[in-house]
Amino acid sequence: MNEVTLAIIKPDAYRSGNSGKIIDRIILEGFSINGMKQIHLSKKEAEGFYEVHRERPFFDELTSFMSSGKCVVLSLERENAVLKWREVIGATNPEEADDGTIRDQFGTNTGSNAVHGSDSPENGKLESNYFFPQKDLL
Ligand code: FUP
Repeated sequence: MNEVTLAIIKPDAYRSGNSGKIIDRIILEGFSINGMKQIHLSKKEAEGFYEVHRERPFFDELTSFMSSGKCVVLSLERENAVLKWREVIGATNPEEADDGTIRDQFGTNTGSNAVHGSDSPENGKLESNYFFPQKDLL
């Protein structure tokens, strides 16, 4: 069954000019890009997106980083999209990410790890809705 997942090319990967390579990889891995836009999140928007992490010690650093520059957000669709995208991006800490994954190739450390991926089909839909009204999805 087709699923939706949200990908974000984070400010570190955007700044280092790797957005194009990451979008190429998304297409090569068989995802349909149903929505895509460049955004510069405000601190408040980043806090809203990462609300589940509000009580974690890294929340301020995470939301400051995510609002430090432009991102590309993408609503992706594919069979098993959530699991597949998480396989393609690799572990949260780039040092632990398998060879050839996006975080291995373009990430620096746990904070600056190049990309985001939703962690469940339910969150894939919720996160896609956070950035894209249904009418903007193709
Ligand atoms: P992931 O699902 O792989 O993006 O990882 P999490 O949802 O656990 O964490 C979300 C983001 O918080 C990570 F991408 C980076 C940041 N983070 C930290 O900065 N420090 C940590 O110890 C854990 C996560």
